[in-house]
Amino acid sequence: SSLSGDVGGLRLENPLILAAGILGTTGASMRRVALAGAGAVVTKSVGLEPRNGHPGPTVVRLGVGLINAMGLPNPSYRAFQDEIDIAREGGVPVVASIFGSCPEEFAEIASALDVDGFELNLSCPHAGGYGMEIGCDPANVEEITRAVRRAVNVPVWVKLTPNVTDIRVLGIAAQRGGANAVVAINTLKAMAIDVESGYPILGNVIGGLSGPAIKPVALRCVYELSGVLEIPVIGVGGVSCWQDAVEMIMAGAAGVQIGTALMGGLEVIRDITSGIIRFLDRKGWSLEEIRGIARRRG
Ligand code: RRO
Repeated sequence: SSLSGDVGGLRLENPLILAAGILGTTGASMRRVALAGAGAVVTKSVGLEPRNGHPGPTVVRLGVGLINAMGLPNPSYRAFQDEIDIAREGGVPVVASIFGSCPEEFAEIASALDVDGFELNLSCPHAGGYGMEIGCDPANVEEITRAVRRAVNVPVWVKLTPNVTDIRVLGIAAQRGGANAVVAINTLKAMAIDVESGYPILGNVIGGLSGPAIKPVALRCVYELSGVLEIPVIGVGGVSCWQDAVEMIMAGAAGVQIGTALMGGLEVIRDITSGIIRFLDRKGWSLEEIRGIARRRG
């Protein structure tokens, strides 16, 4: 059974993709993930100016996942082309995650980077004017997507927030703007409190929840989006084993991203791809045959 195919305008050897944020800060770490078997890698989000991020603690580990409030730390896009070039030595497509505050800013950053694709981060849950504050408004989503679509000649993916009443409205806006795919979901707004002191644990108080806890939410979002969109949906959120990835594909995902699960080691990438292949062989199914099958079996 073959896992190769087109995912959001990129030809991938397999549909498992490094999610933005985790291991995407340096070219060396992205190259490592590529060599560990990922079909593509997405960078940590970069913006116009360098940022240190939020004060610490920036991460809380929970049994069900992880809450982060990194605060978009990045060296600015101007210092990032070298990392992209090193990541490309891994031999798979490199997608740059970018953030900004307006269409012009997004277009400026995208125009300046030489990369295989872009993922527009319209969904950081605690970015104060950069993330979901702009990405919750469908008109903004459409305008930003269109601005980048006009500025570059590589695939443009749009990463959506789950922190809304109806994510389908955002997906439709991205599609109208000319997106090649939508990516769902970014992290779910969350917090944690230290009961001994009574203090919120994160320096920023509020952060974004990732990991196993959000997988059912991500699955529901992928299912809803793929039910209304013509463009592909890339599923992300709490995928940590091959069954999780198969569920995403059965909900309609053309690609599956993996982030938090990589903290347990990069072997999970090949565990998942080989698990999918064994599953398809056992069932006598192809990847295309199971994509969206959950809808047909509603
Ligand atoms: O840097 C972050 O704090 C961050 C970002 Br940009 C994002 O998109 N999602 C997230 O959970 N954290």
